[in-house]
Amino acid sequence: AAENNTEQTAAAPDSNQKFLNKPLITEIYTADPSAHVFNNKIYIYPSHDIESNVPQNDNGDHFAMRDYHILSMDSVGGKVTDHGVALDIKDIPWAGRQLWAPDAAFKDGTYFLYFPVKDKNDVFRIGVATSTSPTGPFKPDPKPIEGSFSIDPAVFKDTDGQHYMYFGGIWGGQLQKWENGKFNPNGSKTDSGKENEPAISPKVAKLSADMHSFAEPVKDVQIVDKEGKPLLTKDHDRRFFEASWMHKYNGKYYFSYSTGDTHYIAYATGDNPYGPFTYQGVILNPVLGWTNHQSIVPFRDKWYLFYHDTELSKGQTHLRNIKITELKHKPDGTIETITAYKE
Ligand code: FUB
Repeated sequence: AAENNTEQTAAAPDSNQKFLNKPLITEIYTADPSAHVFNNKIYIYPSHDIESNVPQNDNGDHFAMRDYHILSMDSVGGKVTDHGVALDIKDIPWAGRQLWAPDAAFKDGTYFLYFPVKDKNDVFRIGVATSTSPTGPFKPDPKPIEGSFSIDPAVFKDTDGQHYMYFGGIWGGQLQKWENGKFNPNGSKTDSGKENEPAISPKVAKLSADMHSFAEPVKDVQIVDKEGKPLLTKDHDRRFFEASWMHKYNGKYYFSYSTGDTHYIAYATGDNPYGPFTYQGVILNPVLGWTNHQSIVPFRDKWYLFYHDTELSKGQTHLRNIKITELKHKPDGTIETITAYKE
């Protein structure tokens, strides 16, 4: 596979059906696409899947990624450019293994890449790296963000300019091992195990003005049902697993996430960045492969869902490819459920 500065044509910009729900790039495996519009262009910050030959387990050890490539496109359906290695695990002084789903942000002339990776004690932390270009190369801070843990950072810029980081993931993402604010290596391998208690919550924290640290203690993101009761651990079809994302539409906050072992991308809405968020339904039905992971962005008066599946590798769960499709908000504010394949 060509690893650097590969350019390829996805399809003509106006022939929607030709590129929607197709792998955006076929030269490398990509997953967990966090898309952003910077300078009127779409930039995608994905994981870069590789064959590591690590045996598969519930911890996700076989997801042993080692670098990030950033992709860009001028228009949906236009040329997709792979800008080559933007950050390599060997250049992160505190990193041990497994570079998982990243995200990015821009403030005051600097681009920030946020990334989860296990430290040398095999504990997931979240790091930050900076660049003057949206495509890197990115220079990592010497230490992880203080107070950070677990995986899947998603950085949301509110309309008032304030940035928030949402994060967390259970099972291999280790969130259940942090239940009392300290890492417990002997903690549960999966959910909390307390089936009738509230499910483990994703986390949120305001970012500091310089974007390198949390500006406040980490808070729980509560996901509740229509009666305002927290979703329970046993509610695997609706409870949070990983893949946080936030978007704002018509003044409402939409928190979306993967339900993991039931493979849905679900969403819940709230009135402010902290929630609580009321469960609304499914955005994306299960895709080919175990994981499901999304980002949602507006671009030139349409909304798009970026996601992944395992079409290219014919179902190998750790070798994924990113895709794009249109997302529609209905007049009542709910989102049309997407099934990525013809029914
Ligand atoms: O890519 C590794 C992990 O798989 C991500 O961090 C999760 O969201 C899942 O997609």
